[in-house]
Formats: sequence, structure tokens, C-alpha cells
Amino acid sequence: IETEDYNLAGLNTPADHAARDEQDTFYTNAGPHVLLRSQTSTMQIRALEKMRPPLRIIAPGRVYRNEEVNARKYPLFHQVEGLLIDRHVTFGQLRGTLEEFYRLLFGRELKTRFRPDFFPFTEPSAEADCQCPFCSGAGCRTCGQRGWLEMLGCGMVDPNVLKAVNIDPGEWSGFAFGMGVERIAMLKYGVNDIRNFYNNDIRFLEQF
Ligand code: 2NL
Repeated sequence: IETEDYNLAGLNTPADHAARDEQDTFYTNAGPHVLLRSQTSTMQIRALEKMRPPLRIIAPGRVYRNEEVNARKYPLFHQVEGLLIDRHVTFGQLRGTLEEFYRLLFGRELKTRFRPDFFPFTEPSAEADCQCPFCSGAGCRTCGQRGWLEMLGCGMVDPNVLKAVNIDPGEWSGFAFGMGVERIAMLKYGVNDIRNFYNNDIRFLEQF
């Protein structure tokens, strides 16, 4: 459990933002502003309060969102977020970092593609796609004939996020990304239903 402040306020997400809606976030009765975290950024905000830049953080953990259950959505899942803060950080460095991640994940070099998106805590923000490793971009069942896989959300850290933890955005900048672990595992291992990860069917689990 976390407080609203760590889950959202420190991330430039104001009180009237849709992400605070109880329809999206599970609140607890442990207090008026206590919830099940909806993103692992809470860990990064805590780290930023203690560490001074330059810094690099990987924050893996379980998160909760009030979703209707289906093959792609489950009310709990795991997220990995990455955050880098240094002087003169560029979007190109974010791209290079993601390309290296795709190479390690799928075992060879693959193209990346960015599509504009919005997150309150990054500006600009993007959805990052990777060339489909199964058909090399030609179109297949895994990528839904698109030739690209939607991998993660990312962007350049919003100056307001840095200000909130007393880091001078005039001197420091950064990039961040966040991905759903189950989503990535589904793509890599060809799992077609996220519920498999939570049913505890030994025949499924034994494969790993
Ligand atoms: C998604 C997108 C994202 C971040 C997470 C982040 C964290 C800090 C500052 C700025 Cl402390 N950004 N995290 C940034 C962009 C996207 O996650 O959909 N994940 C499943």
C-alpha cells in the first residue's frame, strides 16, 4: 500500500486527474489517502528524495489497477520502470537504451518506433514499439499483421517531477520508461491469456 502523494502527486498528477478516480485505483480503508499502488514510480520518488543525481534506477514490483478481467487485463500485474537523471540527457539516449533492451530480450537487433502519447510525468511522452521479432516486420499473428509490437511507455522526465524533489531542471534532465512484465512475457513466450500467470496451473508454470 502507498499514499496518494507517492502514487500520483509527486508525479505531476493533480488532484482532479482521471488516474485518481476510484474507478481506476483501489483505495483501502487504512486511511483517507491510502491505496494499492497503480505504478512502481512510488519507489522512484522515494529514491529521488534520498539520492542526488546523476542516478539510474530500475524499479520492479507488483501494481494494482481496477480493471475488468479479460485475456489482456488483470487487476494486478508487475511493472518495471527505469529512470535516468544526468546532465544533457537526450531522447536519442532513451532510444539507444530501449534498443539494447530489445536486443537482449529477443537476441538480435530490432528496429524501434515511437508514437506520441501522454503521461503526466513525462514530456514529451511516447509509446515505444519494437519491430516484430517473429516475422521481422512482415506481419504475423503475434503482431496482429502490424509488423510492430507495442512494448512500453516512455518519455523525458517532466521538469515538474524534478522540481517536486528539489532537483534543478535547469541543470538536470532525464528519461524514464515503464513496462508491464506479463505483457512482455506474453510476447516473448507466446502466452495468449494473462490469467495463465495467476491460475497456478502447474502445467503452465512448469514450462518456466
Ligand atoms: C506504462 C508507462 C511509464 C514512467 C512510466 C516515470 C517515473 C518517474 C518519472 C517519470 Cl519517477 N516517469 N515513469 C514514464 C513513462 C511511462 O509507464 O504504461 N507502463 C505500464
